[in-house]
Amino acid sequence: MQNRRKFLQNAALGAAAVSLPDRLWAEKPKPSGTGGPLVVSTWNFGVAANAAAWEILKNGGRALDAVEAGARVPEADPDNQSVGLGGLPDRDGHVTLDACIMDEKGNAGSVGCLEHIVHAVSVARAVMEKTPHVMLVEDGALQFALSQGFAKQNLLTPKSEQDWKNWLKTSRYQPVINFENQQTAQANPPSGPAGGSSNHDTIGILALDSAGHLSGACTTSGLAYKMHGRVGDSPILGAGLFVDNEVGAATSTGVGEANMKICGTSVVVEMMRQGHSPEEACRIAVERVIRLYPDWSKQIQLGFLALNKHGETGAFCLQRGFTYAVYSNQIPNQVFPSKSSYLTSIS
Ligand code: SD4
Repeated sequence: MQNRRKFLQNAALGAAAVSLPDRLWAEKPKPSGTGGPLVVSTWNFGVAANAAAWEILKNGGRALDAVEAGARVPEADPDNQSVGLGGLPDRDGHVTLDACIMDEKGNAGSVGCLEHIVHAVSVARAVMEKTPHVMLVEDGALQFALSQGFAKQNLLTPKSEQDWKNWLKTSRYQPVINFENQQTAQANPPSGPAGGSSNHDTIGILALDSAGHLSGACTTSGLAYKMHGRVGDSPILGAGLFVDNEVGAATSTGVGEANMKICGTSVVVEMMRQGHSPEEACRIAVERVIRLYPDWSKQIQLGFLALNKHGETGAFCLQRGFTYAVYSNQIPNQVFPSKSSYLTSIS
């Protein structure tokens, strides 16, 4: 297998980031964003999620309702092997889901290692709205979901079960870079919605509604063949998702362990607060991972996606191939390639 990587050192960009003063968010000059409504989500698969979210946003609906509606699309798709129904299981054959949601008031709900319920994001919303807690996990999350009327069902599809059984022959745990978008990753540059069975997402979705409010959601079946009980970054506030209605919102995809160790989306939002654009803020978080883990960072994917209060969006990732979809009155649900620190050839 050919695996060539080249680190792009962009001294000019780096210098600009260092010299930018810690000015207050309110002082940021001339934002180029056009405000809401707008929805942005991770990977090519975000197009379908954005379409569901847009139905709510275009009618003046709330960003919170939009991100939940968007996240539910891949959750219900049995062909999608990285989120909800049909997600690849852990090494013991259990499909376990992680999800969270956060609104413009700073309310948040989250579930970790949830089994048997398709719409983990809606269970997370119920945790937010109907309990005094932020996060429920494992059987406690399941029992709560059942008490709220969510239906119990088997999430392991025949295809995912067969893939797991094939994996058991070697039992080699190695998260695949850009699994969610494999066809796009082979294009240079990524060329837009590619379709195909691998073209799926751990979805992170952020929205700005016409009232100017931000919300976000993140939902996943996590990394395939993880240890039973493993919870990734996706349901962790400040890692898989963070929303600050004064400044912006951020979400993440990729190897959650790397993100959790830097509280990545918290970093991205704080960088936006200091005046950095969404893309710059995401790049700063990615480069923090590279500085801390120079060798590991070459072997994994990690990407951040951000949206600020002005409706500006941006992303940055470790390995080439991460994409995101934007839908607004100006941008007709279009997929964009994220800039990356490394160039990775997958063959
Ligand atoms: C996790 N961050 O469980 C998730 C996986 C993911 O795109 O995002 N895949 O670590």
